[in-house]
Amino acid sequence: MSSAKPLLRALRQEVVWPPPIWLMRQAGRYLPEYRAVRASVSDFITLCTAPELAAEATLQPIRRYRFDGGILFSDILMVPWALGQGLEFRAGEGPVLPPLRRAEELARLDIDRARRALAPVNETVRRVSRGLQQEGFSSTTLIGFAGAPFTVACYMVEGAGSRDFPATRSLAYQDPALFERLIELVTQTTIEYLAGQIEAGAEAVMLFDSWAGLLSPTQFQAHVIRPTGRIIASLKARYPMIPIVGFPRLAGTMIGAYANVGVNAVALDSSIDLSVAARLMAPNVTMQGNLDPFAVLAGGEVMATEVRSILSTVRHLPFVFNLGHGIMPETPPDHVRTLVELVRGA
Ligand code: 1CP
Repeated sequence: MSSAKPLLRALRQEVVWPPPIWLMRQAGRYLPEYRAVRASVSDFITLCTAPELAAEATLQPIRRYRFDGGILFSDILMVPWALGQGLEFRAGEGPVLPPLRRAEELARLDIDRARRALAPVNETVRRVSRGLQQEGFSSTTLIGFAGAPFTVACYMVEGAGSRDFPATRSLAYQDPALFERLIELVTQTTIEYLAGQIEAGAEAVMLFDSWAGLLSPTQFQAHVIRPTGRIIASLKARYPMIPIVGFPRLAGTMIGAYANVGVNAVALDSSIDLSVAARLMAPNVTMQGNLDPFAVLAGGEVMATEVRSILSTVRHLPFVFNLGHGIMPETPPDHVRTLVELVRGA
């Protein structure tokens, strides 16, 4: 039983050639039409909770490049926001939250509140689903997403972005019971959140674990593998046909263990050698990745060389072409067009 959509086929372990392509952060500041939508509201959270605008931002890169995947326009930090932890996106500074380090702070978070607060995101998914049909993008797959519990917990504990999240990693060792309860709350919220997106029309979902690579193997097992496994088991019990993509960024050799957690595909960062990854990972898992976003920023022959290197490695494997991390905001949109042509001409 194979769906006609190339991305869904690849996520179900078919070798699709040329491989389907979409890009992390494909909706965003490198597109002038996104900057216009962004300028129409005062802050980023308003954009994420305005279904009409968020749906528009989701569809913009599909219209321009006919990507095989359209990723819901939202943010991984909508979960802590919905749980009642304050959140602000400050221009040039990134996200800021009141740091969560104590039991009383955790006790204030409320999963029922999250359910209500996240309802507009499901409405965005419904609108994008209708929009894709109405605008004739019948081969584009709608991807829902959430942050994985560890990465979401990183921002909740630290209270901001960071290069190495010292408060979070200390808490995980020094008050493991509290950290586990936080991971547990985010896990439960994420299961319901993704189930809601699937009910609203998401055809695949992705878990972003951007900071998974900070953990030791035992901590990776506890805070990445275990909660990710619980999310997947719960979603697969209800929605066995919905593919799940995991992105354990910078996880290195731990991608071997990660590939056994139940994901259909592993999104790989640019540091991973795809031929080594293919050997480390279970044969029934699709690889997604892993062009360096800086190669797209540079464009021209350097980008073409990197693209050819990836394509030649994955020629006989189930594969989804993507970047190793989000596209750089300064990327010229023409470079993205050339990239899509290079991959589709393979
Ligand atoms: O004003 C703006 O335009 C804000 C910039 C922005 C955008 C466009 C943020 C703030 N989030 C997003 C959208 C977003 N974020 C999407 C949907 C759009 C798409 O992919 O096309 C997705 C999937 C994310 C995921 C996300 N947010 C991650 C995981 C992936 C990754 O990049 O590692 C993370 C870590 C975040 C947190 C976040 N949100 C925004 C910023 C600037 C950050 C990073 C903060 C940091 O530096 O740590």
